[in-house]
Amino acid sequence: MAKHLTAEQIDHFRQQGYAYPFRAMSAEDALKYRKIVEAYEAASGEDVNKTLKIKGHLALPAIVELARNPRILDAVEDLIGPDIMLFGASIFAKNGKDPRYVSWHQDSTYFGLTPHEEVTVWVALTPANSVNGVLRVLPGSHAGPDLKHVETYAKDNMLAKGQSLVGIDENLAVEMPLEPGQFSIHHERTAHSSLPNRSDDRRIGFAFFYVPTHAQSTTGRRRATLVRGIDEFGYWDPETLPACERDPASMNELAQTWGQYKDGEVKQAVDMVHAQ
Ligand SMILES: O=C(O)CCC(=O)C(=O)O
Repeated sequence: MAKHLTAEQIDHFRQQGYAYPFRAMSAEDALKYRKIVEAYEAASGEDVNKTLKIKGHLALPAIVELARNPRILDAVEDLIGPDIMLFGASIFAKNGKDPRYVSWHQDSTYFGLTPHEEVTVWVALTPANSVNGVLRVLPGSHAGPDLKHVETYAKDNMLAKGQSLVGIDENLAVEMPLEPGQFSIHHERTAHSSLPNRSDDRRIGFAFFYVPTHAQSTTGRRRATLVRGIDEFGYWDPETLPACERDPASMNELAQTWGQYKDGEVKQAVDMVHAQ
């Protein structure tokens, strides 16, 4: 018996590689998380898109709490089973009238996981719609192979390497509009993207990356946090979760991992630690 999704929604996810909208929390609670993120941003003096990436949950206990939201985990369990690791989290925050965008990409090409069973939960902390650069997916693209990306490092591209799939037919794109407190789910191979924010307010979403405990890293041992069930495999080392906001030990781990992901730029990681 499924815990959050209907049989039709599970079937839709299996066939199309995405499903939405689901509710994690009230709009008021989403606003509380937005304020926590924005307070962190003000205190750190840096655009959150530069810091809360790949292991963004390691900066703030509130984001670990959000990653453990029972309604989110119920939905994830319906898709990947009861033993769930949180492998990462990234914020995608566009300002009002922001030219930044996310090019078409597949996370599977960059995540280094096997088997390909990762699911991404994108939680809306503000409305996400056609005007402000909602997340879009290419239905059915998860059923194909890992595709070659061109790494453009384009200025307004929010992805670390500006990685882009070429030859996508935009007419096939499906938008996943959400209200604050709702979430969407997409498979790691589902091609996805988003356009610039043409509205006056920010569009903020937190993406959480979940894998079943039997999924392994293909790039050597890495860290993840068991968020539900039991881990009978031991493929992942534990993360250093934050005991407080900007806990130096967890911030160091966040910075190292983000720096390595970004292309081995250890300098970036060192800069972030010094900026604390
Ligand atoms: O929020 C966006 O605009 C892009 C999100 C994304 O790429 C992801 O969730 O993997």
